[in-house]
Amino acid sequence: MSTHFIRKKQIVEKILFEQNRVPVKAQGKAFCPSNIALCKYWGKRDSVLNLPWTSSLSISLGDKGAKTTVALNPNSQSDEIRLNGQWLSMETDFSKRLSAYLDLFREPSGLYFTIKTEVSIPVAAGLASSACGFAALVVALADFFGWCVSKEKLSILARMGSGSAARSLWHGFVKWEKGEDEEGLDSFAKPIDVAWPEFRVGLLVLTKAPKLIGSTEAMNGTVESSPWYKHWPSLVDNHLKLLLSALNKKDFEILGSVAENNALSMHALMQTAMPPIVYHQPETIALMHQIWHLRQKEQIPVYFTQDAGPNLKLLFLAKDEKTIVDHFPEIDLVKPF
Ligand code: 2P0
Repeated sequence: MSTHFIRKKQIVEKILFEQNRVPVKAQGKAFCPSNIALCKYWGKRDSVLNLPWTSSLSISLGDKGAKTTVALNPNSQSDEIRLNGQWLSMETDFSKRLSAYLDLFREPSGLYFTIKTEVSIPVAAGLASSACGFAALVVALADFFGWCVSKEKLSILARMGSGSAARSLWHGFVKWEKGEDEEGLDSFAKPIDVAWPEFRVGLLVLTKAPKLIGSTEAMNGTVESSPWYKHWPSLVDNHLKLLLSALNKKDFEILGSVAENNALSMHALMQTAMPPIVYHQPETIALMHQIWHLRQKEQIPVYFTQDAGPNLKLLFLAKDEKTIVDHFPEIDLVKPF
């Protein structure tokens, strides 16, 4: 057993202390939404437990996410995984990552699982499918085993699968507290009590060019080598204060401009890593100019955010939905509330 596995397992045992470790039903089920960060998680203080250097804040994507079932795979000494109707080879990196995560939950009876997941977000959009995927897996496991633990504790378990999964346990706006504890028992997400039915997110797939570097490697590279990373935590503190205040006041222009600045700042940081990490494609920059033009010349309050990929996600309000769809007919519209 690796030391990494032992560290994670100790935390799982603390969280599931006195919980059922044998299934209470034939199948566990869950749906969890995908989420887009308005203030990004970029950098781990502990890359085994996915503990972040900063807190982060996201909006969940309503009915776009992962629907997962968990059952036993009784006749086999391995897990089996079906993603969007297709059985996966257990030799892919994705299957190995999932199976390694499931190792945390096999004891004491040596169980193997059949996992079926339907993901309702365009995978090509570089959207956080690992976030909704790990969150739905944990909630489905909780249903399967009948665990009586809080969603905050499930958020800790999901975070050990993928950092951003900590935020996918809830709908609406969600804040993931970075915490201080070495084991990360205080590093979990919580919902923000603000409903904003007019809030819209638009997903735009600009290019299907393959991602050159995964987000885990990219954030580790940024932390290790960007001379500017030391400024990121204080910038995030400031952005989080502004975003929370904007949410309380429903001030969309502040919310949008801070979220956009946060995404641009994250990309600026990674561009100063050595070697540099650049997710922009020419289409990304062209779309940024189009959005700034709409905002400055046509007074449409539309903002963007960008994750570890070339595509942009637009932020706007219901009153501008028609204008945005007219400008971007291919947009995938999300109503988070
Ligand atoms: C976020 N991203 O806050 C940031 C912004 C991408 C850009 O969290 O290594 O899949 O599994 O913890 O959560 C994507 O990274 O990384 C991400 P791991 P994760 O949404």
